[in-house]
Amino acid sequence: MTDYHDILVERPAPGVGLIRLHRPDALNALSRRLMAEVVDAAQAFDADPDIGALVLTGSERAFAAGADIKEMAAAGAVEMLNSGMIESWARLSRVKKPIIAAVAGHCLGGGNELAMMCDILIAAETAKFGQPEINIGVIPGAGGTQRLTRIVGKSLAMEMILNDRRINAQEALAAGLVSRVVAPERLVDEAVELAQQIAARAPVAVQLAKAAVNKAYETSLSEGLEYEKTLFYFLFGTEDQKEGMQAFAEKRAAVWQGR
Ligand code: DAK
Repeated sequence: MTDYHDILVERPAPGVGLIRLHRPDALNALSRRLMAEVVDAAQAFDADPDIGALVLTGSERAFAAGADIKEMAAAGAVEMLNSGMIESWARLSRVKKPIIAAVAGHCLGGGNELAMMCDILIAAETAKFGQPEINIGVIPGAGGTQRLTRIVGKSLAMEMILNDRRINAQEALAAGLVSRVVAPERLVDEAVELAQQIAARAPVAVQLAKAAVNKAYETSLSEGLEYEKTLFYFLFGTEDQKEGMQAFAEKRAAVWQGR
């Protein structure tokens, strides 16, 4: 699928794939079609050897105001169960290359859950994060109760999920939800620059580093340490490890092969 309706896809810099959510009339509400397109584009970049990192962004007004409420409103439980929605979203978290979410404006409900499925979050000063599903009689359904709680802690997550507390960019920074806050006009450029820097690093090590950090959210410390150790040893079987250490000794820049 390359004929997209609800996203824009670009290659703004060497090694970087950029996906822009693009439903301006609906504040980028995450319809099934939009999410299918995001997953398709992300998987295509993941499979492309010329791409090392991805950026996912929305508009100045909204990263995304949540799943498409109008699309979901009439659905029954069995229809939701069989809609393939959960499977579609889950495919994004199986992308091996790092994804940077560049967030401006509303980042709500499924929008915040989508951002949290990414690996690094950068916020514009205008960003507003929230899980307002309680207002429409449901709860987060794409990881909000789990990922948000692990990231910001129980008390703030409870306020956000039980009582629609919205947090601004500085609060999100203090809570560890985002790693930096930038001026709105710098948002995409900073994300692309960061993605370009990561894309220029040893590709296999980047891929395994992402996998190891994400493991920390899914397992016990001892299992995570075992996993990290196994990946660390594995990297000694790559040409890039030999090249990286040799280049250090020779005081030159390493030339990565991705193997
Ligand atoms: N869905 C559909 N349309 C939306 C929308 C949404 N989430 N958010 C905004 N829009 C539409 C509005 O209906 C309006 O359309 P028109 O009336 O012009 O046709 C247009 O975008 C502009 O919105 P507003 O006129 O409301 O703009 P305002 O600036 O006044 O307000 C707002 C902005 C963000 C405060 C407001 O639009 C708002 O409250 N939006 C809803 C926020 C919300 O409740 N989000 C949570 C939705 S529930 C799952 C995956 C995901 C999910 C669940 C399960 N699985 C994989 C199982 C996620 C669920 C959710 O996200």
